[in-house]
Amino acid sequence: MAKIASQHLCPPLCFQLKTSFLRNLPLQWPNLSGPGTRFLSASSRISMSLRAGIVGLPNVGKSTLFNAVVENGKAQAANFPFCTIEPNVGIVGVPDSRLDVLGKLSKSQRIVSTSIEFVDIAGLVKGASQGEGLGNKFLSHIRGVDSILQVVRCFEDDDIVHVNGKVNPKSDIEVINLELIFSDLDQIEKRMDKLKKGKAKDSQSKVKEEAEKSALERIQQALMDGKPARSVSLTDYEKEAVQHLCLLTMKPVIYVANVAESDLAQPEDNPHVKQVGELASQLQSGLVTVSAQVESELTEIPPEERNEYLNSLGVSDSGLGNLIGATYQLLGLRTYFTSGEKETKAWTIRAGMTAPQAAGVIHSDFERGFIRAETVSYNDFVAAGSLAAAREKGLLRSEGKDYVVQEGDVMLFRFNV
Ligand SMILES: Nc1nc2c(ncn2[C@@H]2O[C@H](COP(=O)(O)OP(=O)(O)OP(=O)(O)O)[C@@H](O)[C@H]2O)c(=O)[nH]1
Ligand SMILES: [Mg+2]
Repeated sequence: MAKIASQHLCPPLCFQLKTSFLRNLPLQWPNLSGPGTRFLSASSRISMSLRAGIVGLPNVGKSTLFNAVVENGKAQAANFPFCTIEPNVGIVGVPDSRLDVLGKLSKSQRIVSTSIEFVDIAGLVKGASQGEGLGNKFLSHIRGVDSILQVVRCFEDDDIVHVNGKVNPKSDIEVINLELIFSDLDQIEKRMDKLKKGKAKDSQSKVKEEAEKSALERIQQALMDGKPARSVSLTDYEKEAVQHLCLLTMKPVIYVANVAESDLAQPEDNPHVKQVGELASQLQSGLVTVSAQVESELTEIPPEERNEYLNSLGVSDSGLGNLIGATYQLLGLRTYFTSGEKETKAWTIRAGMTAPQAAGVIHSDFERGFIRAETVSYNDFVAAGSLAAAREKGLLRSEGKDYVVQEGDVMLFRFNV
């Protein structure tokens, strides 16, 4: 018998998370202007857990940013290099104002946002991949992330030690990118040695190993020319063959320019930020401007006073949404919703996913036994006022297995297992 699956299977524990505000420059994400509080799903089932690793030189503000972003972040922030020894991991809910609207219309008992995980590691220095500083131990902690946030110091402060003596974003970015390249070269070298020795068991594995070898040779060449692995064009098959290596330079990067509070209102006037922006666009990467210091201060003042503080600095909007939005945009992610009396929940999928694949993010049974998806766009749902009203008005579409889920779709899956 067909079943209706509009609800999340495991009842998630929800708890509130304070907002922190970060400021974004060129990347826009219209739907992520979160309110003062939002919810974090602490259930074991997270809709497609998205992970971002924070890298940068020592003392550039990584842990300050991490702490500001993750309320319960355990990272320490102190004015000496390498104060982060073990990686810190924190999960925050993705703010999305559409959730509240849907939740109210559906009279949902709870609202559950989708989440993003941040990993804060120790600062990298020149030679980190060769064991300098705290070494490549830390690079292994971020091999599993989906994207890299590279924090670049753009604030001048004589009291805060710069590991290379002075603030110089171009050279700082080069040091970090080179370390990531060295680390990948090391991985590839080890893998190539294995591939040379290894004897594939069957012809299928042999074909795959050949594809991997050919891809790795090209990636190796690019890295030796100082270019990231993601600049090499690979077939889908080759991509799959090298995926297990989790190459760092294959991951998309967002440069996070950390500016002084006095630069928050007009960050583009800061020549360091300009330099980071130019490099980011040359490297086809994103740019987000924040003041880690301000974000950190914001978490310490009552929510009702935050707007006033932000206004006094010449800014008004929430930046965490923008930082997360930039990550979403960079990774080509989309959000769809399930909404009912029990709960309204946001789910993260990759652009281009079909209805059964999107259903599979909730539970593999939904994908396996997918029959169809009753679908209505967010705007139509809001205009009609409810799923039932949308159905009456003929706004609810019955979509089949080839339907490509659109941003903001509200979905009700019918499945049979
Ligand atoms: N003036 C100013 N100081 C900052 C800013 N961001 C961070 N700091 C200070 O810089 C120092 C180092 O900050 P952390 O966040 O610990 O730096 P980190 O990048 O995590 O450093 P490691 O963990 O050692 O790699 C602390 O004293 C912070 O208060 C900023 O935007 N402005
Ligand atoms: Mg740190």
